[in-house]
Amino acid sequence: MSIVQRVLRKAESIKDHYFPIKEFDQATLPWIDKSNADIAGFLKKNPPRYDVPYDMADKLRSWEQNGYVVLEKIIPEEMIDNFWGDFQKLVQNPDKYDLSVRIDLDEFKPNQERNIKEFPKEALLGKYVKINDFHNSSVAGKKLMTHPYIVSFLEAIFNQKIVVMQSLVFMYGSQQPTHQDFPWVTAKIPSHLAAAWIALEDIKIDSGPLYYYIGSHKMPKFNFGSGILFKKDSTKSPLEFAQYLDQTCAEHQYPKETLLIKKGDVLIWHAALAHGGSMITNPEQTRKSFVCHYSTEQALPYHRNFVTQVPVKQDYNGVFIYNNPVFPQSEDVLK
Ligand SMILES: O=C(O)CCC(=O)C(=O)O
Repeated sequence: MSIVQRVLRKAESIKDHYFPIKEFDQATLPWIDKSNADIAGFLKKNPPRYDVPYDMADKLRSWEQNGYVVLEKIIPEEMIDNFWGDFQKLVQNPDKYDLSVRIDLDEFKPNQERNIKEFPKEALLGKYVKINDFHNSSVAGKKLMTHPYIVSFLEAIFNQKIVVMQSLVFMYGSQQPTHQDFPWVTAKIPSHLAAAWIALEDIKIDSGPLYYYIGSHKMPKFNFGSGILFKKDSTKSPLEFAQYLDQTCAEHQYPKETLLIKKGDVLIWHAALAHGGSMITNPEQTRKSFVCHYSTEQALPYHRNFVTQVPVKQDYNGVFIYNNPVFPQSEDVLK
């Protein structure tokens, strides 16, 4: 990265500190989030690159109104089984791999995020575990997260080159309080963010399924005391954020929906859709899922944690995936 680019980057972060953003910037807002988005006109000019098995116009209308879509039966079983096979290799032999894992249990405080081999193996198979960026190790993961039918939808909503931002694998429900993603998973342009929740098994009601508030992507944004993004100098907590979202969704009467999709179905949700993980009512019941966050190349032209480094990238189905500079030895070890 050139000195000029570094200086510009530094200037951006100073501006952000003194003039925190209070809303998504209209100038860079995805076309579909602008008022009176012309879906038919857009599709006429920009037909999907792949022949998708769903009605794109219908899905885009639903996205605009509701802030999410479910793409049913789009992932072949074999792709999921290959990925889960890789995941089993990882958790059965964690000593052989390097990647970051977070386990939100008190016993692991103050370092709840560590290299996988620094956690006891049994803990990796339990609850409150988030396996970060496993796609960097697994080629099957890269193929799954860039399945053409997912990519087609992301390209339609952003009308730009898509990049992978991060991924998480869950074996059990997360039980996470209500949140929106953009304050945490932040690119240069916070509105250039969407997530896919890929069901790796049929999801059961007692597993602590994901829930979301339909239409909540249009609600007024929360101010953390540092603008709409969560930062070190935020004066409001994640819990206050959750309370604001639950209360505002109730006031606006956004219906709350529980995600009971089947293996191979995919939910895609908007950066500002309020969602969370319900309580697990059957501790034995797994809820296997692969959660992938995406942005655009314009908003994230580098690995999210290494903004001053020129990224090493791979192209899968027209989507850029950045190699993880922390663990270069792990890139594509499972293929
Ligand atoms: O799957 C879940 O329960 C939570 C996932 C989630 O909220 C996220 O990654 O933003």
